Amino acid sequence: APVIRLADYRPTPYAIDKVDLEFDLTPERTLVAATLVLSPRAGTAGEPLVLNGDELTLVRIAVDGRELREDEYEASADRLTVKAPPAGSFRLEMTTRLDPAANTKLMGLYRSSGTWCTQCEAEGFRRITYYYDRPDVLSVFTVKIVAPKIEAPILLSNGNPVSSGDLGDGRHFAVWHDPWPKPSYLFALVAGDLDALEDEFTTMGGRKVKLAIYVEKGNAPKAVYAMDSLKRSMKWDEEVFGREYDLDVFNVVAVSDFNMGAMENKGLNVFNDKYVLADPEIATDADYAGIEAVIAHEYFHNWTGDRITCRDWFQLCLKEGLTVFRDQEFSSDMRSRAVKRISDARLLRSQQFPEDGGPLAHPVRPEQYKEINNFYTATVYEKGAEVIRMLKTLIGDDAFARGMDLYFTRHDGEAATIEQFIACFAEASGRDLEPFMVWYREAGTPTVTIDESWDEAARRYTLTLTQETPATPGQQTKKPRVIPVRFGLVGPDGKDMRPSGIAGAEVNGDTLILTAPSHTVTFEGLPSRPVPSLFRRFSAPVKVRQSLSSADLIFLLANDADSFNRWQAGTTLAMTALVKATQQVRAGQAPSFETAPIDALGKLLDDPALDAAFKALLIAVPSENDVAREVAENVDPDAVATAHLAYRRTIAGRLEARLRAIVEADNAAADQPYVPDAAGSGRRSLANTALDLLSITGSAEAMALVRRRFETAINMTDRMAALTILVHRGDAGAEAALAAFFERFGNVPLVVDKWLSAQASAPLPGTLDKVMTLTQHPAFSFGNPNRVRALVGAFATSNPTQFGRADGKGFGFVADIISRLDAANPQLAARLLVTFRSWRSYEPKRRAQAETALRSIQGKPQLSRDVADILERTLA
Ligand code: HT7
Ligand code: ZN
Repeated sequence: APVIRLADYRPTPYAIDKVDLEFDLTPERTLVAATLVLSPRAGTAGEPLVLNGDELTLVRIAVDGRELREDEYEASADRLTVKAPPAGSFRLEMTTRLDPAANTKLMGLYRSSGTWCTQCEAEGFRRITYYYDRPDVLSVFTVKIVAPKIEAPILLSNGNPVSSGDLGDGRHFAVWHDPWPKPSYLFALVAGDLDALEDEFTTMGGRKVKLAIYVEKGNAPKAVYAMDSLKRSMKWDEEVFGREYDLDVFNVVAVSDFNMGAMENKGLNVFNDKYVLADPEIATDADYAGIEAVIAHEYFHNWTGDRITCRDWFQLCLKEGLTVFRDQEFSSDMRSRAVKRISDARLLRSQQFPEDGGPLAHPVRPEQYKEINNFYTATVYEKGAEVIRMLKTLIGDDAFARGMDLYFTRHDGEAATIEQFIACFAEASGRDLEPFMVWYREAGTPTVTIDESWDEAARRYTLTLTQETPATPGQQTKKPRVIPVRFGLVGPDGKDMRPSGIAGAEVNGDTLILTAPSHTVTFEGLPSRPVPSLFRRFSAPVKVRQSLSSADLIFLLANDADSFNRWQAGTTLAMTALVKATQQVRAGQAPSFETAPIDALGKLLDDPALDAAFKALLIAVPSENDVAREVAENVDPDAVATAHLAYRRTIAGRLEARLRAIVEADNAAADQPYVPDAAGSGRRSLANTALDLLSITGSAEAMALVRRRFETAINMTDRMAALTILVHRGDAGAEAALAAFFERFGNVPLVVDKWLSAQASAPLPGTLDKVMTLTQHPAFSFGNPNRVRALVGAFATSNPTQFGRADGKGFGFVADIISRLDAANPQLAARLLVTFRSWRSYEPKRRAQAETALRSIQGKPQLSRDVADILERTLA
């Protein structure tokens, strides 16, 4: 496949001033009549018109009302060329024929449970009609949908409804007009027999907006939380970013077959039903939080993505990083800021750091790609959001707000670049942001190494901070980055000390700004050696190498004014213990652990001033995958698991009474109504984490507590937590619990996903056989991405010992599934393949087996561009 490069960007020779689409929908044979008004840009009149297509069949083409002769155009499945268009503005009419029912790629127009729906980002519109299917061609769309009335009483597209009516032959139609010029990737159409949950919202400017969430028949009550989240998002965007909604209607549709989470089509967001449907019976606290965040994310795209879009796909982080930043801020305001920050840092470390440190590493703003679908990554999204957060820290809240306002006014209605975005903040702050651009241009996670010294006589404390970014594919040498280090110097009383002077780096309030490869920073006039608390609130997405003593870390865990760094101190202590224990296991020794850090955790559990969600995070043990990442080389997942188990046993043993008290207190509160808010979910999270730890002892008493929780749970969070423990421990009651669970929820696909995942992630030798058997289960389907991710995805990502089996069968199984899925749904196959990205970190035997599995995929004929691209980079 050809390489597409940022450096080759050129505008199209023609602008598309206006688009009219008419869809005649029948299941196997849909006709799309497109009428485009095109005009040449300066100096391009008469140039051939070359439009994108993908698996298209053209049935008619005319220019200015005249059908073209065969020698006047060339049409293939993936391209249409009109050889000599008229010199001025002209009208191009094309009719294409589609087969939505056969569209298993879920890109373009397809069917999901009988509903016609579309997905056009990034390059799906070209599967509907020939077009300049790229984000810098903005046009005004009018869409007419004709469909059988019984099958599709609901007909939706972007913008505002214009007209509708009966055609008298069992069919009806609706016309939609979107006044806001948009690129093709934001086009959407939905037609089906759906129920709606309706509401309304009045904007700050007084516009009354009709809101509707469309779902499969009977599911409207399950959209209540999504609707509530939507209204809160609309209000928040007005209050915090001054952004108001700009159409008369805002529609959301939930579909069950969807490649990703959701899609921000203008005025018509289409969602994976996982991010819409909830009630306490079927959804966990995490599901509720996910719905709130994704509803907000897609809504926020209305300004950061739709009103201002991207000039080209290299600029994807312009909309995605910024919109993730906005949804993270929203969730922080709705829930606990500290807890959200910790969860986001954990996500970044578990998803983005391995990407940045492996064969698929790429800059936040990549400069080349073969398949754009493979760049919807944690780097573009999550690191992209962190870069914006650093920018805010660097220039301050006020300049950041002025920069955002400038961006919204200056670029409204445009397709913009990262340079244009950053220029707004440079202007608003007066700061030269060119050095900051390294964060966008270079891949890799910097490591900041910290050395300290204390001069008692001079009362001077010195920190040396040295940054280094490892080489990444295609980028051997790295420039120093601008790194904001939010800091505190904690005194013996637990309060922050105030130095009389700081030298060696720019200081901005409580933040040091690193710009050089190394800074030696001195803090004068301190009464005693402080304990340094660096990178407070996770102020930069870097790895920190600092050898604080256990005593210092225990001190920070107990005293730091910054919640993030309290949690970080606990995590560093746990991780150090786990890595050491893994080495001991590898060396044939029994793992041993210090008790002081565990006792410190115990004390925190007793502290009534700390909220439950925070306590849950404090006692949550870093995952086996986290430990493997820290071990980094020659990873033996069995050794990690043995160490991990021993560590959890030690904690459970030492904190047993407290953990039991937490579970019992929560049992006693069982009659409280279920509320999925920060307080309620925090309480459940603490109790379920405590129960998980207790169960690790395997004692009859602990397992009885788990079984009781499973049987008496009145919400899915507790029921699922208990079921997972029973299954993962291989408890004697696990099979019966699984059967009872399926009996009750087997007809709710989103809950079947939880049932599949719990089994696929069980760290037991029989799991692979079980997973293979489950692929034959009537509730499983390779055609549905949620099912595949729940079973095969969970196995590959959340089961390090069984995916990484010493006999290589785990790798082989996932590789076979990827090969099998590729022809039907390349995006899904490519995403599964990414689970192999850290294969070089295994010990030699597993490394060889992973490579064999990867090469088996490579040997298959006709690999998709998606899979071929990931495979090539993974094996390079
Ligand atoms: N902008 C969307 C990204 C997207 C997508 C969504 C659904 C299916 C395929 C897709 N390809 C890309 C989602 C978002 O970030 O909001
Ligand atoms: Zn997005």
